[in-house]
Amino acid sequence: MTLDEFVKAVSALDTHASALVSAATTPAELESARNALLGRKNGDLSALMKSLPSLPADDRREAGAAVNRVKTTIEELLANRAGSLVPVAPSGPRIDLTMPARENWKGGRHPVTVVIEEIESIFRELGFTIALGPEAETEWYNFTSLNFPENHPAMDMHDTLYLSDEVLLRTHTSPVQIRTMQTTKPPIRILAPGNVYRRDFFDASHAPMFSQIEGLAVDEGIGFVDLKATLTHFANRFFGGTKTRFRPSYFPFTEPSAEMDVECQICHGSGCSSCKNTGWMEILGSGMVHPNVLIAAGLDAERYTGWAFGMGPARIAMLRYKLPDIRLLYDSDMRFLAQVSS
Ligand code: 2U9
Repeated sequence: MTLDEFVKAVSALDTHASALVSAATTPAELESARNALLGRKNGDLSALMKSLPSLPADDRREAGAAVNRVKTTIEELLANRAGSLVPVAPSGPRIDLTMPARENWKGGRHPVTVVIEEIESIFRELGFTIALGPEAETEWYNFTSLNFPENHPAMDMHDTLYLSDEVLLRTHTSPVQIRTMQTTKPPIRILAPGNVYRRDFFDASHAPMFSQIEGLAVDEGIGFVDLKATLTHFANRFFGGTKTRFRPSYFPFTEPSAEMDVECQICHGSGCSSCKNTGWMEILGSGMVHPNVLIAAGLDAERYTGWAFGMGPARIAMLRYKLPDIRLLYDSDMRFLAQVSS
């Protein structure tokens, strides 16, 4: 090779290098351009260097200097291009990586749902099944069949939400039990959970719609002792071992009737403001099904007896979670729900 040819090759490499380097648009492409140009083994520059010895001895000095210049040029080209490929900050909103992370809300079951499911599972273990029915009912299923006397104040427009002259929103889930007795031959053991409606003011202890769970057992030869034993077992399971007591009460649909108390879950009996210093909290109403109710539902009241109970899961959730105001359960306030839901 002559010096002239060598200098032309150097200049061709210069042109080629500048095209190759400016064509690289990512750091990876630039790295492969560097290899192609300056790689020790197969790079264009080392190929030129290898041809140096084939030049006449007098020309090698000048040729060597030309190679060194092109090498410096290529290195500068690579360094400049690398600088322009450094990622630039994206336009648009800037992210402050030192900000604390946003709270990650975890979903959970509503406290009233938790209570309903727990009550259902305790009674399921005892052989009860779940029964459901319509929320819009007739006066007969909601009141008359349940031994409410004509013109009972509960039937008043002030207490019950009427959808029409004949149809109302059920005020308890008891119509479900009437419907079950009409279609099922005893023995019957059912739990009737559902929403019920009252024309109440929405204050700290009342809501116009609330959930209720009622239960009914009908069989030959069952009595008050079965009611007491079953409901006492339930209270012990639900509250994890608790004192209980029954107080006489009155409902049109049961006779005799009784309310069940558990020891105050706040003060455990010593007396506090939550239990109005009685040491007890009422959790349910109950009683032996009135024979008139069995007869209205088409059962033989000489052959069968029944016992029933009713409770409000929202009230029980308030006892369990020690809530001062029932509206906490309906406001869907995440700060509250995050503390009690599971
Ligand atoms: C039939 C026969 C009898 C269900 C009963 C209660 C007593 C009771 C209230 C508790 C608080 C309703 O949720 S609450 O507002 N219920 O005290 N319920 S006995 O008796 C029945 C039901 C159906 C056929």
